[in-house]
Amino acid sequence: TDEPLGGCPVPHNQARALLGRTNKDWWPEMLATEILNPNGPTNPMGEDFDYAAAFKALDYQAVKDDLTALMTDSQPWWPADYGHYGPFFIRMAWHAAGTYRTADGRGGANSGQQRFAPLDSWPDNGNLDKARRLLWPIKQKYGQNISWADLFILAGNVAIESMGGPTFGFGGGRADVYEPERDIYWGSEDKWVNEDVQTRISPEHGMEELEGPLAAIQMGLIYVNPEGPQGNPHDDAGMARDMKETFARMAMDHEETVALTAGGHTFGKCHGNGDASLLGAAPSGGDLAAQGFGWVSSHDSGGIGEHTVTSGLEGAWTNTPDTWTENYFRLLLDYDYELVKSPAGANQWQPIDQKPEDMAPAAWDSSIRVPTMMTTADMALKRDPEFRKISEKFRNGHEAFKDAFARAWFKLTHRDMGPKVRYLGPEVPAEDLIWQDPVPAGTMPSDSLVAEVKGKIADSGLTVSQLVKTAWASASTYRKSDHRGGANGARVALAPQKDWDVNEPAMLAKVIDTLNDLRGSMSLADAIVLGGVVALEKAGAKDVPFTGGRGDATAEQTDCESFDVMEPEADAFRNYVGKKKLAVKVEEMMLDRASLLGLSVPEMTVLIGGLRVLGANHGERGHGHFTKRPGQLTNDFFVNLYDMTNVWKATDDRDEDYVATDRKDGSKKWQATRADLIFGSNSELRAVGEVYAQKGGEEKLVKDFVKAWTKIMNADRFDLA
Ligand code: HEB
Repeated sequence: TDEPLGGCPVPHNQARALLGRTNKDWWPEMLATEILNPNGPTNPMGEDFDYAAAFKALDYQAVKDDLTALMTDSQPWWPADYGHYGPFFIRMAWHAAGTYRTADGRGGANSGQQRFAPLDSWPDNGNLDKARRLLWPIKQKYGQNISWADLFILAGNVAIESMGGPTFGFGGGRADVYEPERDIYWGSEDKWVNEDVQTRISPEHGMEELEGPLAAIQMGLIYVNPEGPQGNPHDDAGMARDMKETFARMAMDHEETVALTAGGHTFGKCHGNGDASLLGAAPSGGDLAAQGFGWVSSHDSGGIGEHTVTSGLEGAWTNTPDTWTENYFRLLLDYDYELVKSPAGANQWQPIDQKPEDMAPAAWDSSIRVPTMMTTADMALKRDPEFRKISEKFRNGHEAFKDAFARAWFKLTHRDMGPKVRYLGPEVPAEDLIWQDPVPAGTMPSDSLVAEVKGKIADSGLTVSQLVKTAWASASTYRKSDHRGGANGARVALAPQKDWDVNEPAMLAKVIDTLNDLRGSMSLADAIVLGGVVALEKAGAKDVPFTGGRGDATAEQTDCESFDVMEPEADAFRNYVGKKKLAVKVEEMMLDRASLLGLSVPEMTVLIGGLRVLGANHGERGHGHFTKRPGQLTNDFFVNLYDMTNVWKATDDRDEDYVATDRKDGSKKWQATRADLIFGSNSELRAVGEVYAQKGGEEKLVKDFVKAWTKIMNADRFDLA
């Protein structure tokens, strides 16, 4: 392209595709197994399998003992550096967890995605296929009692512990999936980081250019380029900027960033003692005979042990790479460093005049001593003034460093598991942590209390529209990606959610005030959901289910900053589009939100059709409100959308606003957004919408709507399981 070096690879002010570059683009030859699962994801365990129950039956200590033994059981096909696999497993666990990003909660360790493309083949995950294969005997032995996803993280913990490092606890409960998650945007570039120097940001525009949910600086990286921005080892400011922003997008502050990086690099080494051009394809593009191994080397030695090439950098950070020590900060801060090239040609930093006792043992022969090294990213912990302060603090207070590392590691590896009630096993820490979005336990309201509050809501003067919008605002923050959000806790009544434009703050405050006045001993969270029940019953649905027992969170239990990122830029269910220009089309945003809510196509379709006629639109927006009997749960949305007397036309040049006129007399009939009309123009959505528009469709709509609605209201009720 003509893009200048340093320009963003993605053209700006242009829509991108929702999913960017996908597995099919990277590996067109990949076996299309998905043709066998048109009805949902592959899962050999079936719907009845209860992973939590299986995990509870696990002999937890036995797994930990086996993992500890594995650490020093070096295999000839992938010998352990220093005779200890610990550092390798820490990197595996960190890369499993480190794909998490706050914006959409996707990525992370909670479903074992590192087993699948594209992650299994990301350049940054080089050789981690071997780490996973080393774990196979343990996975095989304990079978369904421990998932791969849990095993990755537990192996990381045991690795730290077996080298004398600090841990804060472990929660199991990450159920495996059996195919790649297909709903994640990993970027649009058609080149991997090692094929192209282009970064996702530019010096002029800084981090604003790192688009949407992305948290990595280049395609195929977990976070930053270890050799510096675009491989430039001299861009100190850029290196620190990249680290700060990418880790912030992983929910880490600067102190956590320093603690994690320093703690992690207290262990292990980089691998680049050879020629990277001898490496074969990544696992997903690999030979059948390689059986899932990638980066197979054509070096005479097999490219293992001494001749391993992974990142291309070479050497250990400390003189004691298989033990937890204070050496990382000591070596980083006490020595001056000079730029050198690794045997594979990568830029890295080497201590000047290093004392022999500060050199590291060679990974393959402890009788040989070799210089230690730092990556350009490590050097930022010394060179950036903000990072430096933290580094010195940790250097002078080792206990504080230990505690910070242990806590940050726990957060890193558990951040995407959702509320603490989902954690399993004997090592779940008692302490509540703010990033767990704690919600006090609720009490189950009695039938008589429910009946009483129901009656009061019905008589309160609150409209169907207000009650539906409020319940939706409360529950629809849920995202299955990291199990955050949802109606439990009633955080919709707290900052920042109460002030979100999408929630119509003035209207919301009025509804909340009214509910607070009448709810008695029922929690606000329950009253909001019960309000939705009252509204649906007023709208004509019968016997709408209600399950109480939610608790109310306080402002102290709510980390505003971490909720800020959850503010919707658009919500098709309320026909809302914010002021910010969207990177993708409105209907793609709709799909994205529906996917985070865990909805199927029919569920999404029935919810949109129902919400429109109930009057759930943001503000007074009349778009998609295709009914003459507002507030009634009818199939009017679909009936009127498929009425051939309508002629639809865009009324603005951005194709965001549409109007229907009568084909005969030209009179104006309806207004719509893209999120309405897509149910007529897309053949699959139309096929589903027709089911609701046809004979018998109205009853089916009411039934299906109530079911999908209730699913959303209860999406975060892990306490019930
Ligand atoms: Fe790391 C390794 C970079 C963070 C932990 N790292 C590593 C390497 C590199 C890096 C380049 C080498 C690879 C090979 O093999 O070759 N990192 C990096 C960066 C960052 C990081 C750039 C951002 C700043 N890490 C980190 C963290 C952690 C870690 C956070 C945790 C916590 N690493 C690690 C380990 C290792 C590494 C443990 C070693 C491995 C072995 O030994 O095998």
